[in-house]
Amino acid sequence: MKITGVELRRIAMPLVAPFRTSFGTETSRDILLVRVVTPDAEGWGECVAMAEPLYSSEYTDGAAEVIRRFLLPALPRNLDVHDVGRALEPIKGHRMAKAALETAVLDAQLRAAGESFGRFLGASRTRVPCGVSVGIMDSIPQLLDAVEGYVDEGYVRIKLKIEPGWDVEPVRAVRERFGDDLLLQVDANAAYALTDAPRLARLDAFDLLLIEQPLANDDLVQHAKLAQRLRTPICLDESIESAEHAAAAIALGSCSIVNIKPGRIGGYLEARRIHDLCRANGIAVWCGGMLETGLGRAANVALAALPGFTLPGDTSGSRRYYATDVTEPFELVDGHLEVPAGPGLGVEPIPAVLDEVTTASEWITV
Ligand code: OSB
Ligand code: MG
Repeated sequence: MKITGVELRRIAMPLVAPFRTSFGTETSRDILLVRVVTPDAEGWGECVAMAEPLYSSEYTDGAAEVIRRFLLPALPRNLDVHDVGRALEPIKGHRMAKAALETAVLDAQLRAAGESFGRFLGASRTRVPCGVSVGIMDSIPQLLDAVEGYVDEGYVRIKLKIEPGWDVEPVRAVRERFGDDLLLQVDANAAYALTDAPRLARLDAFDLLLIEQPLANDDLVQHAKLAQRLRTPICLDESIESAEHAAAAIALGSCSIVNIKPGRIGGYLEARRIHDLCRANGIAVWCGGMLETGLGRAANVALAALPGFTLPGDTSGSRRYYATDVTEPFELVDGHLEVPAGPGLGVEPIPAVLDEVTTASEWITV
């Protein structure tokens, strides 16, 4: 496949409600979209980097810069998607930027071949069960209202964002209100230290599915120590940036569950490798999210349909995030999203909507 050129498009997507985590509050997403054009087809990749480097070191402007300055010049003129990772390997890090570019190449290649992401990745289901990630709120009544709304919409699993000062009480309140059958988990986004182990152990009383990323991004050793002190299973998100990290975490006993976010780890091919590795080691995985539009969501839903994804993902319906999505909206049916079956991502940006939200566009001839 030969790439003619690449468009770097920036879109501004206001969220339906502010989303607060331990690292900050988002009210709108500033998203980089990569469009790869070939003579036969074009493909889209949504970069999950956020406007500021608070979740990880990547950020939107930096991703655009590294793509235009280093990644595109490193791509061979004629390529297959399997060549992309190897060609980009000399450039360190920047996995979200690499993932966006590789995903756009993969989408173009699959559209040209008439094959869907789900089929290419090895999906074993036609629909996936959906969870929802609920941000930190100003009060417990406000949180209970939000959770009630999501439960009524059919979400099969609730994830509460936590931080020191917003942990045991909100979890207890949600458990008491919605009962023991609710699938419930928490995500700390690295807000705690190992010295908080006694506090985190108080969450053991609430039968959580998992606690996601309690400690620092780069601390597999302390996560292993914490795992010895909690009954709640530890799931890693930020700490796992590659299959090698996943292998190290498994060997150290740092986690028993992995959140797979293709952007964080450099793309869908690496996501599949981590899925395979975890499955062979008896480690459950689920598909995380980064508040994607329908473009990124389509690929995530396809990935979440692989057989090792045994826990519901953060693959929520479009309207949990955006009043108007850039694609036809993903809508929950009976707590599930359908895996797109059309070629490539199986969804298209709606031109008028895309133009409306576009803030900048740059064409790069390759
Ligand atoms: O840690 O999983 C996270 C959103 C942005 C950055 C990090 C995270 C999240 C979420 C939301 O929890 C997941 C989603 O619904 O897309
Ligand atoms: Mg997380």
